[in-house]
Amino acid sequence: MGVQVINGNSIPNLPWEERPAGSSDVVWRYSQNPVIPRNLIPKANSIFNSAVIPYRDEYVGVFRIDDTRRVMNLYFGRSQDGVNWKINHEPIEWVCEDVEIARFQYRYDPRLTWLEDRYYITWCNGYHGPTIGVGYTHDFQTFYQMENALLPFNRNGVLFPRKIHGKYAMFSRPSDNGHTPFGDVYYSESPDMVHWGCHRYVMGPSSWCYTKVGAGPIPIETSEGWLMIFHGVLTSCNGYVYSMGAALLDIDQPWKVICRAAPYLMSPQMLYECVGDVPNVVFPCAALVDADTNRLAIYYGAADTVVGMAFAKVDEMVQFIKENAV
Ligand code: BMA
Repeated sequence: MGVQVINGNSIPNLPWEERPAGSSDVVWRYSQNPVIPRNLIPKANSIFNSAVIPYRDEYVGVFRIDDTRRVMNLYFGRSQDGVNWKINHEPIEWVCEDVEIARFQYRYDPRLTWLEDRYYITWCNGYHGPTIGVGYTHDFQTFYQMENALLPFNRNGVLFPRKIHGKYAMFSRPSDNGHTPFGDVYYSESPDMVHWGCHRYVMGPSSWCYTKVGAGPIPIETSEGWLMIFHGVLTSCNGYVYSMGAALLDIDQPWKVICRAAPYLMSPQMLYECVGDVPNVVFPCAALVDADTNRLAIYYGAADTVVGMAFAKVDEMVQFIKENAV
């Protein structure tokens, strides 16, 4: 089918695995999951919804760690192979121009992208309620925090990896102050990464995610449109179930959904996804593409407790979305 990934990197040195024999799933799990246990560093209660990116000849990540006081914060880590991680024992310290920006209630669910000349990090930032925190680094040594992108209450701020028509672009998901029982994805643009506007509706709940949806990893630019992997939630008798889905969006007007897969890509089915601090959660925050082979490695939080990895192929995912469109 030959879907072309645009602006991709070569990342041959992940422990890629083929789809298990007999499976026809479009996304399959790494056999050694979870890749990051809940207690990889001292005083961690759980390490989960986290962002990873290739950097020079290794991988770096910004990790959501809830500590044993249940303080939620972001930590930096490195890995040679994307699987064995060394995570700093202290959270990232942010350099802020204005002390008001630095006021800290919680930080969680980071996303990470290279954009123009630096690595941007977005996360859910507690500023009198959840909103979209934004920061950047040039070298993963000094981290700068910028103004929050939007007002509370909002979560799942996910940047596009390039400007669209000269503007920075971001998904977000307006919410409430708690375990929001609703949620649609919106697209916003900014001339300067500070002032955000021109908000456009992208997508809302449907079928397996009839309660809410939120953007997941940084969208992937392809010859067929932006490949968007997202999480979606249904409400069962026993609470929320978080699964992973996918859609294709228009390249020039990314709020326009070209098509969206009716089935989920992956739902919580393994023990480490079904049992943990919050059962029945898969929550993708990063998707790495090997541009040489179109393979995808998706990092996701499992049961709000550990990090898992799953594999897919861009061509197959695009075909799956098209063939199973809502
Ligand atoms: C959402 C966020 C995620 C979490 C999920 C399931 O509201 O808080 O960090 O994984 O709930 O608890």
